Amino acid sequence: MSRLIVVSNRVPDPTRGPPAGGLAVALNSALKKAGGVWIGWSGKSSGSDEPGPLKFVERGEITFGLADLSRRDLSEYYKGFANSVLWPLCHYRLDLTEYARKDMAGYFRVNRFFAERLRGLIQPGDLVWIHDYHLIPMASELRRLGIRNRIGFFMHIPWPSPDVFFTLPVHEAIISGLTAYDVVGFQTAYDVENFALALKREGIGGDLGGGWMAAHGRRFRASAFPIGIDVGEFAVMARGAVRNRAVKRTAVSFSGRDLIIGVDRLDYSKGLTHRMDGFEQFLVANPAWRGRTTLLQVSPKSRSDVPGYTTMQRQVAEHAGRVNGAMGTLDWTPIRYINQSVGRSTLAGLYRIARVGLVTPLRDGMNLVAKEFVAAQNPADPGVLVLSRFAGAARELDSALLVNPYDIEAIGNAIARALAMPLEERIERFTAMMTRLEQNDISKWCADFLAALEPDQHDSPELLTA
Ligand code: GDG
Repeated sequence: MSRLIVVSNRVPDPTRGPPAGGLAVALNSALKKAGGVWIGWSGKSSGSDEPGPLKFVERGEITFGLADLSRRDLSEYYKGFANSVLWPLCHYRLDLTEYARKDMAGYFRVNRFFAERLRGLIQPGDLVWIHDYHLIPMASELRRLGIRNRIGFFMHIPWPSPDVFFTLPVHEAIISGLTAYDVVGFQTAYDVENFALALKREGIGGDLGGGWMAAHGRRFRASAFPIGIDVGEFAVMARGAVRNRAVKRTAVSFSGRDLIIGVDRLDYSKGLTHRMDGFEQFLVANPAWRGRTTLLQVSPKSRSDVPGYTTMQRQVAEHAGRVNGAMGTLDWTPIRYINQSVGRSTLAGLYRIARVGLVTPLRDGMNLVAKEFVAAQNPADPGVLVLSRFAGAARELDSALLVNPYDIEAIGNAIARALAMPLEERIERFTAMMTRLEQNDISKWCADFLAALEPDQHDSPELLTA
């Protein structure tokens, strides 16, 4: 088995025990199996104009290498190009992209910084796996430094349609960055199609079929690898978590009212104001439900220092306040809005006691909350998932109640339908979704990607002769 080198923007702090959360756990176990190195940003600022050195921590078979970034890196690479250009662009929010050449230069500088530090750590035969939109140019930077190993990339967020992507002034540099990999993984077949179409419209390549693409005279693999969760572990955690004190106290506090749950990082892609409007619409159209159900929205703050997020955070809070003011009564608050993170097992227990999971992002690469909600249900009496058709998860979880998150009335109707759904239909939908989740869990995702990245004896040489 080849040794594995992972690079991601954030790396779980190895000094704080085993990582939590699906992705970190899966990568950790792949690294443990194969042995390897995990490189990325520590999450901290060096406090000066220069990034800090890579600091290494050994944990069993894994070497973690974390670097503090400079103030300038944080402003240009992280807050700037990654989160004020690529993130809104890939989520179809052209109105929020704040393109600046200086930030683009900072983005390439940080990629070069990590590539230069990685170079000396890579041994012949190692597989290199780069994660997400922060690090698209890593392969071309590594190639420039003479690295010939197999390098793969996984895009966790959507790849937008070419019309949206081409609004980026430097789209050529970004797309060329991607075509330097041996394997490019996307969440869904839609993302793959959008990417192939961008190559074609640019006149630099296109889809060869069978999971192969060509660009700039070289061919590489590009396919969908829908990310999953650790289904078994999450189901067991949820079953146990209903005995958890916080979950029990929360259940009692709802005084027998049916619980609808939403869990999202506080981000504009998650459609929170539309969701609250949909819930209000449901209460207006179904007055008999007033006082009998509560929407619990758990939304830990995220990227509060990125421009645009503060305004959005205020708008979401105002929305919750407005609905509560208009619809609430002396003894009932329709929306309980929590701006803090809750523990993972408490979260699993809350999913399990909820009648409805409301997952209505305006756009999402995959959305793991939808998968966690399903995995957490009691198979004998499952809750119902209401899911945005614009979440990658909708491709697999098509037995959820799929909604257009921009259609407020459709959200309201789906909530009403979910709350009234007979047990037999709930079990049927749950079983279909759970089967899909079990077939494609997080370890399968990891294994599939790494199998595509392993050198294949039967592959023809990467250079096209035509
Ligand atoms: C990106 C893509 C893609 C949330 N609140 C709490 C909490 N969470 C956990 C959830 C879930 C995770 O955070 C969120 O994952 P998502 O997939 O829903 O969304 P993003 O953070 O935007 O992730 C996305 C993903 O990458 C993976 O490829 O699916 O499309 O945008 O696990 O449970 N966890 C705890 N407390 C909280 O309050 N413990």
